[in-house]
This record gives sequence, structure tokens and C-alpha cells, in this order.
Amino acid sequence: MKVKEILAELEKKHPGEPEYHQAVKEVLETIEDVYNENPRFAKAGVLQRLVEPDRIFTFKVPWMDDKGNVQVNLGYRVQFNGAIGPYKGGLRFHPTVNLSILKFLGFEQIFKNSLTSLPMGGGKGGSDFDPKGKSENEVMRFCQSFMLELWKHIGPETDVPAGDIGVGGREIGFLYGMYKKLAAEHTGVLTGKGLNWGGSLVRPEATGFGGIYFVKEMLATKNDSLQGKKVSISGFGNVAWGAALKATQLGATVVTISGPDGYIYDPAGISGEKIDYMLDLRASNQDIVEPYAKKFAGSKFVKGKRPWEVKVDIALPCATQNELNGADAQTLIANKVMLVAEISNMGCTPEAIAEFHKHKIQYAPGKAVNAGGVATSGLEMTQNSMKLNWNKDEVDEKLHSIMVNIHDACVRYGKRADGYVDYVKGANVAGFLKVANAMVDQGLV
Ligand code: 2IT
Repeated sequence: MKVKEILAELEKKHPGEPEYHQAVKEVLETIEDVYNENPRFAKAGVLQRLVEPDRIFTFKVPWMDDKGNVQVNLGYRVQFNGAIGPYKGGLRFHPTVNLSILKFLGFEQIFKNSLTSLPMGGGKGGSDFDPKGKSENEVMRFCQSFMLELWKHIGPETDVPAGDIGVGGREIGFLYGMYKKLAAEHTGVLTGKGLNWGGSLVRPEATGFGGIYFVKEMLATKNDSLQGKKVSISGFGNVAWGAALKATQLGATVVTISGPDGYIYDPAGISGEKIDYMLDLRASNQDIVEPYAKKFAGSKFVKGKRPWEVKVDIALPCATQNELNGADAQTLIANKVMLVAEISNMGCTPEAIAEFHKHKIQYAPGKAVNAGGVATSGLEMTQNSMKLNWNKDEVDEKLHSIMVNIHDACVRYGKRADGYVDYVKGANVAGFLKVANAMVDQGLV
């Protein structure tokens, strides 16, 4: 197969969808060898089929704001690939949401979910709704209207959405309430649910915790640990919160968080009540971090900048796609960064990744590092099916062993002759093989 041809065809068919093209390109370039070594894949047209979603639903979401004005947003669900299980992936509510972004996220989700070893296909959805500044009633009305369309297409054995940027426990509650009313069923159709109504312990922490468990494994390959390391984190939402909590527990000092307004530098370390304060910042619905600097003496707010200019040992993008570019990577490398791990989805641009590879910096992509979130969603689905709840230690242990296994798989398929691990290749090949084999086994559907 010719990666170039498939990509050219894709760009022709779907013009103006750069994030989608970027995600597909990265995967195809790294699986080319293993694809060509297995003629059964080409015979079954696996790649041509894999790069197109199974189906996409787009719908109108009309709702009324607190002033009585009619508002109209766009809603989407991309059911990308269901070869190894029901479609699974989050919902993102953010004004930038469009089909390119949801197709990139859905495509990444296929390989990420495969890596978890749990039976989940890839999907993603969301809306261009902007939660910033909206009242709780407005968020509820929006979620209810969104679910009024979405519920037709999802189900516990069909497609199981969860949260992503802009969708947390509160939104999952409103969405779930409406689904339950429409379907007249109390089932595990969403994950990230509240603990009293089918949720799993450790799901809120899981993406950040899993990311740090992965980083711990990366460091262990160098006989090193998080103890005493200086860490920069971007974002201040659920993922950043969980990562800061676990990194701090393991002896690291987290010195930054960030928002659309700029970043916070706190040389004393973001720990204890400062980590709790991240939840208040998020709950204020303003999408800014500046108030942190006013609250905690010794920290400062750097307006309009990203945290990658701070000298650290470890950098962890935890916000959104393409948030760390080639110039940022060069700055980090000049400052002697030793490890970069994306806990956001596709946090680094291709130029940044090329810099890390060129300088043999340990670097791992989101689909491996942040898989703990969806893995724990998978564990929530299992508990829902069994109609019982595991305790905190049981879930955390399972999450931990899943992350260790994902790391092992990355090393197995990504280790180069000189010992350097290409985690991008490792994650893509390991994730791809399982899905590709399942597609071949199931025939042309
Ligand atoms: O990007 C992700 O993996 C998520 N937003 C979580 C998806 C899930 O179904 O838990």
C-alpha cells in the first residue's frame, strides 16, 4: 500500500479537515511496515476502510437561554470503528468543535481503546456549545436537547459516550437523566456517571493517574523515578488535576498549570489545597487561571503565554490538541527536558515530535499515555454489566496494570536497534494489529 496515495485521496475527499489528516498520517506512516508484512490486511482493504468512520450523525441542538432567547448549536456523534467492541469515546463541548476535530479524536480513540485490551471500538462526539459563562440551567437545557437526538444512536451494547473537554460529571448527569427518561432504562449507556447511580470509583482521577503511571514506567526504563523531578503541566481541568495529584504523590514538584488566558508559575509546587483549588477554578465556568496567582503568594501569572518556556525535567501537555509546537519543543530541549508525555489528545504537533525524536528525548503520545481514562470507563461498563461496584483499590490496581501493559506493548513494537523507544510507532502498531485482525476476521462489512 502507498501511504501517500491514501492520504492524498483522503485530503481530496475531505478538504479542510487538517486535524483529521494529521492524525491519520501519523498512524499510517508508522504502521506501513507491519501492514505490508501481512498481505491479508491489504487483501481485505483494511486501511481504506479504517480511515473512514463507519457513520457520522450530525444534528441541530436548539435550546433556550436564561433570557428567553432561542439558541442553536450543532451536535455530532462519529461512530468510527466497531471491530473490537461497542463504539466508545467522549463528548466534547467547546466552540472550536467541528468534524475535523471529532474525526481526529474518533480515529485516535480506535487505537487507544485497542491498547487498553478491553473490548471497545472507537467513537467521539460533541458540540460547538460553549459552556463558558453559561448558567447551570442553561447547561441542563442544552444537555437535554442534545440527548433528545443522540439517544436514538447510542446504547450500552452499541455506543457508550463519556466526557471530554467541557463535559464533566455535571453534564454526564444531565445527559444521563434525559437518556433514562427517553429509553425507560437504567443502563450503562454513559460512563463518568456519579457514584450513586452507576459510576466507578477512580474514573475522575483515571486519565491523570494513568498518565503518571505510564510516565513512571518510561522513567523506570532509565532506572529513574518521579522523585524530585520538576514537572510542567498545561491545562487546569480534570486531566491536569489528576496528573498533578498523582505526580505530587510520587514525589515530583508540579510548577505550572495553564488556561486560555496564560499560565501559572508556582515554584513552591502545586500541591495540597492548591490542587483542590483547580476544581474551584473549573467550577467557576470562566475558563481562566489568573485568580490562582491572586490566591497563592509566591506564584505568578504569565499572561498569554504557554508553560513550555519554564525549565523543567518533565513536560506534560494536559489541555488540547497541538498545544506544544516545534518552537516549544526546541525551548524545552534547550532547557534540558528529559521526558515529554501527552496526557491531552495529540498534544504535540508533528514538528515537536520530530524534535523529540531527533534529540532522543523520551516522548510518548496521548493515545498511549492518556488511555487510563477510557480504560477506567471500560471498567465502569464491566461493573455496570455485573451490577456491582469494585472498591477504590480494586479499580486503581486494574488501571495500574493496564497502563503497565500498554507501556510494555509500546516498547515491544517501538524499540529501535539502539535501544531508543519510539512510543508513537509502538502505540500505533500495537493498537492497529488487534483492530486490523478483527476486521479481517469479520469479513467485508
Ligand atoms: O479522550 C478520551 O479518551 C476521553 N475523553 C475518555 C473517553 C471515555 O469514553 O472515557
